[in-house]
Parts: sequence; structure tokens; C-alpha cells
Amino acid sequence: MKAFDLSLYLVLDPDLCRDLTMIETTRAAVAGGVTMVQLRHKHATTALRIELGRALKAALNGTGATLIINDDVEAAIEVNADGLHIGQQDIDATTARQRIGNDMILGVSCSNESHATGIDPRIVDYAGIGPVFGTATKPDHDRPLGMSGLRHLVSIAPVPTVAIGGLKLEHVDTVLETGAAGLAVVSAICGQADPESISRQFADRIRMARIRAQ
Ligand code: TZP
Ligand code: MG
Repeated sequence: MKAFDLSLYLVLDPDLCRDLTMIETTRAAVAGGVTMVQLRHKHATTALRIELGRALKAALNGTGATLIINDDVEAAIEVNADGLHIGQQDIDATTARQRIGNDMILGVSCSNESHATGIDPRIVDYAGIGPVFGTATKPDHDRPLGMSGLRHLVSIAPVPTVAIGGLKLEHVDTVLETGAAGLAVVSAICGQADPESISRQFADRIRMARIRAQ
């Protein structure tokens, strides 16, 4: 499996990224320090996800950042993405792993204790835990966990974790203190006037928090 770094995980939103496009947002964000990029396009066809996924893969080539495709096994395979991310309502992790093979990264979303304890670390590589806070980006989100709920799920998940949901720059320190390996963000980067600069501010804060924790 390709090595991956959950530190600063950008989840793309086609509507929020509209002005700059997902490709340009990705280039800028990775230049600023984003380590993983997820193509999350809820209303696209598989054909469009494949087209966008290929363009994103080309944009990420040589950067070291990994490309994850949300919820579309066929697109992930066609694009030869680094990984697939699935929610609790999507294909189950065992079937997903059988289809994508052993080399692809597999991530699952997790918003409660039974999701976290249900993770098989032989099958799943990381968990996205959230929402930490309520967020307009995912209108149908589950009940927000808050920092204490996040801390609890991080502590029981048997795989590395990335926190998601309403996270902004000022949350970097508290999120990392829970033991999460990183922060996943949508609106903090997508649709911002300068995605590179905001990504760099996140990456700098993450680096500083790690130095302090040493
Ligand atoms: N899963 C849980 S919350 C969320 C997803 C995809 C959206 C997070 O978006 P934002 O803008 O970073 O709050
Ligand atoms: Mg899903």
C-alpha cells in the first residue's frame, strides 16, 4: 500500500470550489501543504468521477499527496487512485477491500461508537471521525461529537484517525491533542480566496503543534 499522511486532508466539494475549480484548488492546496485529497462528488456519474479523478491524479503527480475517491469503487479502480473512502451507508468494507485489492488505501467514515468498534484493522487503513461540529457542508450529518466525543472515538478506533466537520484553523491544536492523526476540511479550503495560503497556515500550525507535543 502507498504510504499516506492524514495530517491535512482536503475533501473537495464541487460547488464550493466552483470559482477556482477542484483541480486548481487542489494544486494550490497541495502547494500549501495538504497531504491527502478526496474527490467527493455526490451527484456526478461514474464517468465524470473518472474524468475528474484522472485530472486530479495528474495534478498530484510528483507531489507526494495521495488521491482518494469517495464512495465509487469503479471510479477508484479506473483512475488507479491511491485509495477509496466509504461511508456507513455505502458498500461494506469487506466487499470494498475485495474489489480494490490490497494495494489501495481504504478509509471509512465513523460517527459513533459502534462504527468505531466495528472497524477491522486488517481491512481498513484509516477512519474519518465526525462531524466534530455541525456543518452546512454536509446537511444530513449525524449528531456532532464535540471534542470530547472525538477524543473518545479516536481512543477506541483500531486504526489511525482523521477528524472532520466544521474544523477551522483555531481547532488544530485541540484536534491533535485528542490523538487524531490529522484534520479533514472542506469549506476551510474550498471556496476560499487563497487556498494555498490557508493550507499553509493549517500545515504550519500542525507542524508547530507536533513540535510542542514532542
Ligand atoms: N463528513 C462529516 S462532516 C463533513 C463530511 C464530509 C463535511 C465537513 O465539511 P466542513 O466544511 O469542513 O465542515
Ligand atoms: Mg458515502
